[in-house]
Amino acid sequence: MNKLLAIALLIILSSDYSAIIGQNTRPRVIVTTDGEADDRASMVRFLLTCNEFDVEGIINSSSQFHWVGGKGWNAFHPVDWVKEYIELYAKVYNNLQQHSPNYPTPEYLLSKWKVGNIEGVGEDDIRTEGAELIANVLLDKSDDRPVWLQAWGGCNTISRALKIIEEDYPERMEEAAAKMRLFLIWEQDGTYQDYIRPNWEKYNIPTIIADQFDCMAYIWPKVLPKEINSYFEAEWMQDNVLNNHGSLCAIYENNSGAFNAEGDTPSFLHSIPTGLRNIENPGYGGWGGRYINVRNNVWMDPAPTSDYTHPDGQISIHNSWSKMMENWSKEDEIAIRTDYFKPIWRWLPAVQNDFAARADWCVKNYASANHHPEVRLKKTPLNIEAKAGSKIKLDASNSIDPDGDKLNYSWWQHVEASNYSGEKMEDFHSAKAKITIPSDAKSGETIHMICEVSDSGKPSLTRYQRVIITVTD
Ligand SMILES: [Ca+2]
Ligand SMILES: [Ca+2]
Repeated sequence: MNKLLAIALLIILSSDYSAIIGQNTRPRVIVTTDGEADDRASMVRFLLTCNEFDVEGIINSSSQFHWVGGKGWNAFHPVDWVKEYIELYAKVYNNLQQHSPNYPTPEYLLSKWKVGNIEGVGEDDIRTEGAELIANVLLDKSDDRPVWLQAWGGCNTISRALKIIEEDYPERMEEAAAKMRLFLIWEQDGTYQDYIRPNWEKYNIPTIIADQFDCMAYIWPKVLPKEINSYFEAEWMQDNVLNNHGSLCAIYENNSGAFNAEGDTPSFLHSIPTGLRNIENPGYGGWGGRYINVRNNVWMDPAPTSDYTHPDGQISIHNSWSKMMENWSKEDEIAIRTDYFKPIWRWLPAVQNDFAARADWCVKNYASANHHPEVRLKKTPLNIEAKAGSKIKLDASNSIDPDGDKLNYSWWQHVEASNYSGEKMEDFHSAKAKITIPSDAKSGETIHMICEVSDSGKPSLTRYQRVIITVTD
């Protein structure tokens, strides 16, 4: 049989060709976690979401908050919790498979679980299995796709991995750095400043250092807008996640039934291919928040005041905007704080419904559960060049829903991501939008239009497509 025919047959015989293609396009991720209660809650959501990623590693690490030998609140949760969670995932794995063939086997996930550097705050001296795994992924010549390294705790295991590369293969540092993407939930130890920056920042590694994640941590009841809170309160959490959703959801750590905290979750929400294209540029904004470029290829939170300079040193609990604003109570202060967290909370109803659907997938068959719509554009490129004053058509009417649900469309301008600063474009509540590029838009300015598609299933699920219009002469 000739080779082309063989490939064609393989495609036809494959029950889910898009799933095969998807395996090559899903983001690769490595989690490093300090095992705090909120990491453990994040891990439940992460495991339910891991059909969206290629999971390359789940690594125990320490932080300024938790390390082996830490006392009281600083105590370190025994590392085996990760194994225990994967074993609970194993109990619902067969059911999850009905909903997405991309869920990795529990055996595969267990093979990717390693203990990293945990013996102290910022300990990056010991060659741990966790650090070796990260180094091996970055040095693997057979796969040059990017890897998002997530620091749910300190950066110390990542730091040790990079030291291994520098010590053993100094000539390959640039090659390893080319694959690296960093998403840090604060800098929860000194290793990013002490070792990673001085030795690796020169390679221009895309790096997000987040503070806005905090609205999904313990302070959520103080800082989220009231209309968002209902998705985190006990009634919603019990009905949609905690009760009758299988053994993995049952272990989800909560606060008397309500959401407790998942401060580290934005680091992997960022890697879900929702259609928001935030993976291309942290300034676009997506489920993991929106960030601005502060130096080289390092991205941090847009500050609430324009006269603020992001610190050159460590960003953590001691100099966090979130912590400074947490107890603000005056109306104008609350407005500023609410705006600061908006890059995350604006998506949270969709994020929570996504969680609820995945919780259903643990216990329901395909016909009884909901699945995401897929936004498909028609004669609408993802990037459009258009002159000021011209009219363009945006069309998402090819969109589909695997359950045959009715779809609700809206096209709206993501103002914060657009650098055109004139009046906001009007919203369209239809699959098609006909927009006029403002006559005062200047060449080179951008207008980001989001097509948001929500289905009529329960819980209602949302996917997007971002279209970026660049104004030309
Ligand atoms: Ca953590
Ligand atoms: Ca659906």
